[in-house]
Amino acid sequence: MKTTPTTFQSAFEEDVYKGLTSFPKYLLSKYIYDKKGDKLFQQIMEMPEYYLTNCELNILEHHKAAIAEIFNKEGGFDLIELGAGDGKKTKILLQHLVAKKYDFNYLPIDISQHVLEELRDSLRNEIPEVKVKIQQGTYFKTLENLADYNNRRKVILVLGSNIGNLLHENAINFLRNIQKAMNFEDRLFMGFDQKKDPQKILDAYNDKTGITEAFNKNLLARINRELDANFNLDNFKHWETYNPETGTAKSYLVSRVKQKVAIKKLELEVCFDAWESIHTEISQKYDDAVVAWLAKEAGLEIQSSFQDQDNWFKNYIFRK
Ligand code: AVJ
Repeated sequence: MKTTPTTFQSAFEEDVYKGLTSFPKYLLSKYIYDKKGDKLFQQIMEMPEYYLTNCELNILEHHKAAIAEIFNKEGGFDLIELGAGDGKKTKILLQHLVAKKYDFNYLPIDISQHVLEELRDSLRNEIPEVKVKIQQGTYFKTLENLADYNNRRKVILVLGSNIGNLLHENAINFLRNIQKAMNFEDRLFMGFDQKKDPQKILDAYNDKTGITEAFNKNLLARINRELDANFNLDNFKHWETYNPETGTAKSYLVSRVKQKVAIKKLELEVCFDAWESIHTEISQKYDDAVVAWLAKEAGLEIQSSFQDQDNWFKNYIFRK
């Protein structure tokens, strides 16, 4: 057994080391999103099984007028989006806000500069009236700056049930950090995927075409690429579970065989028993009671909410 290297060159190195020397083994889902992972997630959002995208698109399309009215305020507002991505869903709202001639700036924040520049360019073509200012960074860093914005109303957008990757305790911390950056006039608009037929959920995270499998395995592929490791991706099985009692969907990679993997940059050899697991991601599903509880713990309250016909997905508006 190797001793822990005293210096890691990045948080990625340290987190991979910790996760793969723990029992049970785990890896953090945020590391799925390198360039390859971003592409795979775009593909996931286009899959018919991944109902979340269409549900939220429908909600925004259907309720954009009511939503925009809640956002709007005399003196205008800043629309700040955390994890903007390609902005496909947000553009529905932006189109409407522009058509209504509401006074607002759009401030998308994303971890990827490349994604942000593409979003800015596409907006220039599609909705040139929108005043955009992109900001690269992690949620937490940029949230700190949020409080310093001018005293116009802030409307903070977090679409796509991104909060679902966080355990409740971390979700509360995340919400509380947003709450701290909010004034009483400000609003938070956030998507929460709802509890539903367990089969529907399992299908969304275990598509037959194998895109989600490749997405999950990108963790191993990335360790191979960046940390000079020799994971054989075929030796791992993508496995999804959903617990209807807790509403937690979990992704795993399960070792099909007893095997050893070398991660050269970490000077680490990882041993797997046959059918040993690596936990890689949670995708939490919610109901109104849980959302209200999370909000209360974070010092927020639900002002209103919008859902699709089947109540598979729900967007909530929170205030302080
Ligand atoms: C980006 C967290 C919303 O959990 O639904 C999609 C990520 N993982 N398929 C989700 C994901 C597998 C996604 N979020």
